[in-house]
Amino acid sequence: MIVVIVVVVLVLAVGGVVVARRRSRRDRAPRIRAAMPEVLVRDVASRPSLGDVEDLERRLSSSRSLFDRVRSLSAQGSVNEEQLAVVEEVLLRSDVGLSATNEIVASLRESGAPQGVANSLRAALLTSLSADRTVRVRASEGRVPVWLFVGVNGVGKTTSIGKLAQRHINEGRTVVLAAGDTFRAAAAEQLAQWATRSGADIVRASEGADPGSVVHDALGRAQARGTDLVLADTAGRRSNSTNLLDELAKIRRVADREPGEVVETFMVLDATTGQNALSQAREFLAAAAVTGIVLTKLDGTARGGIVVAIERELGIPVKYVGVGEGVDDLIVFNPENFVDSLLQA
Ligand SMILES: Nc1nc2c(ncn2[C@@H]2O[C@H](COP(=O)(O)OP(=O)(O)OP(=O)(O)O)[C@@H](O)[C@H]2O)c(=O)[nH]1
Ligand SMILES: [Mg+2]
Repeated sequence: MIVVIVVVVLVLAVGGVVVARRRSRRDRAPRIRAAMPEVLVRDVASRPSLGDVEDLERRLSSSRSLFDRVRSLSAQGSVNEEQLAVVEEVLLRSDVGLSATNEIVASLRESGAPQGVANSLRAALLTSLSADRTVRVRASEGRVPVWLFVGVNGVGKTTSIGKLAQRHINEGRTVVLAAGDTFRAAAAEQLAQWATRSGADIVRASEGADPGSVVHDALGRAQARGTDLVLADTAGRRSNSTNLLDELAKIRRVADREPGEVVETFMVLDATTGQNALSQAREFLAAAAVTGIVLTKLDGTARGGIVVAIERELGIPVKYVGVGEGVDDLIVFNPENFVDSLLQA
């Protein structure tokens, strides 16, 4: 009898501790949220090693190798014309673009690069990459924040959404994915796999359905469930490009109408397409009011200088970069780490 009483008392005590812990965790959650500013401060990489200089040097090895000749230039004395010619050639070959290259070379010539060519080039590149990269995850009171993803087919929209869904969920947000690419059935299927993997909710419709209504339904679901963020996928192709842009403008209007509010529109660009990515982007800019670039496939045969060209030519900040196909392989773009991965000896 005594044994039974002891066991019952023990079970009740342990249960009490567990409930109290859960309660205190629940009590803490709203306080953490209330402390978050209206516009999210800088996003942070969830794993410190991912995206640090050594990690980037490995992943961006094809871009880094283009800068081999600059890294090997002497760090002594002021820069000479022969060295400037090397810098010019390297920048052009790495897709920095003609106008940024001319400007950077002129600034090195003027300063004489007293701290060495690589150091001065580092400073010049960082000056070109000084955009504000804040990402917004909060909408106005009572509205559902939406991140809209646009871009031509195959650039990595769906994959980037999947990776970002995982990132937001790791950071404690709830996410609904809107399968707005109804052009082909496989698109919704691909997004559904990312939803399962990350634990995100998904709203999808059959092939050929109106993408606007998918986004509308996703907003309804998010509002009903108090979801933190909707990530909306879109098709990369239609029968012709005019229709695609019209359709994107329409999706955007739906996503930005109550209860939704588009807080970020990401143009996804494939870094391996180099200067072509720029002309693609220009077509989309007007239709979609882009607030940030997701630059994918920087790990492949890309020439990293395209980041500079994109920011300079388009005036839109690169906010995330894709450095592989895995779920963790999308990192917050950090200019210092990026430039160091190209120029650090
Ligand atoms: N190496 C590498 N591959 C990537 C990266 N991002 C995407 N990919 C690959 O690029 C391919 C196309 O990606 P998707 O996400 O399907 O592209 P999409 O823009 O949604 O294409 P559509 O739906 O046809 O418009 C896939 O094989 C991805 O795994 C990246 O950062 N690095
Ligand atoms: Mg897709």
